[in-house]
Amino acid sequence: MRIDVVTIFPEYLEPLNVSLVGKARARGQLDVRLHDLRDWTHDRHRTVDDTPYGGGPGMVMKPEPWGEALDAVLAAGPSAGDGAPVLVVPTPSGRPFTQELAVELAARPWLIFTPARYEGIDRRVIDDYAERLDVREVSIGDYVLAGGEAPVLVMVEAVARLLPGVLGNAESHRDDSFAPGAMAGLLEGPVYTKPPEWRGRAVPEVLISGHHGRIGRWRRDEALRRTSTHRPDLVERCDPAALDKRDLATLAELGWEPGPDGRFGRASRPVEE
Ligand code: 6GU
Repeated sequence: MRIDVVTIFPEYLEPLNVSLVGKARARGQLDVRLHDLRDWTHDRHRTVDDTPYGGGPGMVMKPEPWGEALDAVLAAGPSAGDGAPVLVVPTPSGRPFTQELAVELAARPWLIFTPARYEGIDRRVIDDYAERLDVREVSIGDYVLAGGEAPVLVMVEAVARLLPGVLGNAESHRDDSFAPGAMAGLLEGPVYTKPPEWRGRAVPEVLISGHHGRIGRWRRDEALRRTSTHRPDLVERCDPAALDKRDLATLAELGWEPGPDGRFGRASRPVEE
């Protein structure tokens, strides 16, 4: 996969040289190219921002440097057909970045990210490229960051770990929280390793039992408990048809009952939360 990032802070993306993404780059599985937006300015001050039309606080990124930068990046590859890039525009007003979108982006050969600073990029840039490209305006959560560079680090890592051969073990993302499949929509429960006792705390006995059936059941109950506590919205959205009798019993202990609409609801929150 090829990834281009156009930014006024290429140094902010240094972490892409480290760990999983850094290794994928070193192995040639990921071709990441960073571009300094100011290389496409033509004034002495290398200006990338200006005051907003209509007034208001803050500054807006000027369209001309973005247009020249993106044209230059796009000139290096196909802009239509199977090889065409997806233009990913990080913005707090975008659609939520989800595991589903990460999976979709991981299947594409080329991603271009345009992290912005200030109040964002002149709208005409996005509208112009949207006529020719698949453009995705994406937010990584309900909080406001000073710029899109940290979201690019987040999204590149989420996508890179899905690329074939990047994680050591092909099974490694099977049980990911939010991955499709048996644990669909459940958070992962706790994990343990050696020693069997640490500071007087034992590892749950079931995990040392060697009973794969009991271990699987225990893990699923822990996943249900954790999801109920941390993400009740995921229990509410969950399809009861995807759950077995033991799941339903565990959820009932946690106060959840399927309602007339077939979705889970909870009369009252258990006191131990
Ligand atoms: Cl993608 N950008 C900024 N600036 N803030 C954010 C965000 C993106 N996602 C959540 N907050």
